[in-house]
Amino acid sequence: MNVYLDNNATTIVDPQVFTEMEPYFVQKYGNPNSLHAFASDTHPGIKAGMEKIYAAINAPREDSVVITSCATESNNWVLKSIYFEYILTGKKNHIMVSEVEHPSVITTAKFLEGLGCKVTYLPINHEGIVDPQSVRDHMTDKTALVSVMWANNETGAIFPVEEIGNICKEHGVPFHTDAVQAIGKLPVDVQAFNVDYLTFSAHKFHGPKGVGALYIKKGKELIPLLHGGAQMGGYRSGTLNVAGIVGMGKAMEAAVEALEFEMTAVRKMRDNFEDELLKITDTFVVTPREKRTPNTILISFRGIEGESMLWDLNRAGIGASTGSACASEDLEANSVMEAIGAAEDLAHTAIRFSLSRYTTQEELDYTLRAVQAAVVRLRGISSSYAYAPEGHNSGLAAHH
Ligand code: C6P
Repeated sequence: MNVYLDNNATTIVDPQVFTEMEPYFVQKYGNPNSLHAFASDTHPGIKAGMEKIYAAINAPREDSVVITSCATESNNWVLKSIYFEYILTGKKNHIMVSEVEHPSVITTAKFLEGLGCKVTYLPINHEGIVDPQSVRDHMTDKTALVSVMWANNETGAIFPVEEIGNICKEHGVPFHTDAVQAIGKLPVDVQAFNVDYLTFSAHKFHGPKGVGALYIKKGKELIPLLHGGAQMGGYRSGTLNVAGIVGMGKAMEAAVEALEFEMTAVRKMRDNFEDELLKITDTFVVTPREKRTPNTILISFRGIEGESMLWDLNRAGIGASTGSACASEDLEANSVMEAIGAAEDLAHTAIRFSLSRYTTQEELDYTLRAVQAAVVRLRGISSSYAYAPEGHNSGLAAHH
């Protein structure tokens, strides 16, 4: 059996999305900016795709949704443009990001720090969540931007973006949120909260890779990162990714339709699976499940290196991860676990299981058996676990 439980890294493309995209490769392949029918053939698809994207996040028509190549580009764009406009010019000198943002925010912030920008890395509490009060505490009249993600990719923790948005509004400071892990898992409505910039990426909700977007509220327009042929109203040059726009539109429409299912059926499957995993002795989950996206579990198995667990699971045909996919190869401790202040040995034992609407109960039953077998095998050969307190070295709990 093959089981895919790494949906926070990327997702299978919804077959309906694939079907809608197909004509834009070998039939309607014109450059939308050209002046002939090959070009105009692409316009209805682009228009329909954009309308679906606006509708999915309830963006008013006067606001902008700019198509980018991925969430990484959208995140880079916001931080670097704010730097060019406010910090380089000396109007402001400070930005805030949470300490557990995706590397596309954190490493950009560090880069800007090297150019002289002051950066506050907002801490997370023991549940893996940023306290809005810390945003208030660090706000100065020189703050140019606050960037806090909607939901964390490793723990699934949902951050208080409503409160943070309000604090930013009170202080007249632009607020950016990386909603990559929220779209399709939580209701995302840019009018319900005070959000000036919102990042998302199609491949996280059953759309294609290589297409993302940045929502920009009217009046908060950014200096472009990519200068050139002035596509996307001059905000982002480069020939439009027509198939990508069509695919992202369809995927967002489908994600909104499936949201209720995700928040009920997927959540229930996740909760039952987690209950079973937690019956294994010496297992830990940081963020309470009601404060998480419905599909995510980050769980530690004391005494077992995350990479060893992945190896055993992979041999059983199961794909999971130790944290975010882009940090998986460095074998470092899980960054969120470190930020929480988890002991070094525990931070190396985290495994992320992320479900989707395509996950089945049968797959989870199979995975549970594989995890149980891996725990017995790996704790049996774990030197750190062998020295754990009496009764803690049997691998599985005795009663259940
Ligand atoms: N997180 C994960 O395994 P791109 O690759 O640019 O489309 O998305 C980047 C990105 C930005 N923000 C968040 C919150 C994300 O989760 C990701 C991608 C994957 O967690 C791959 S590192």
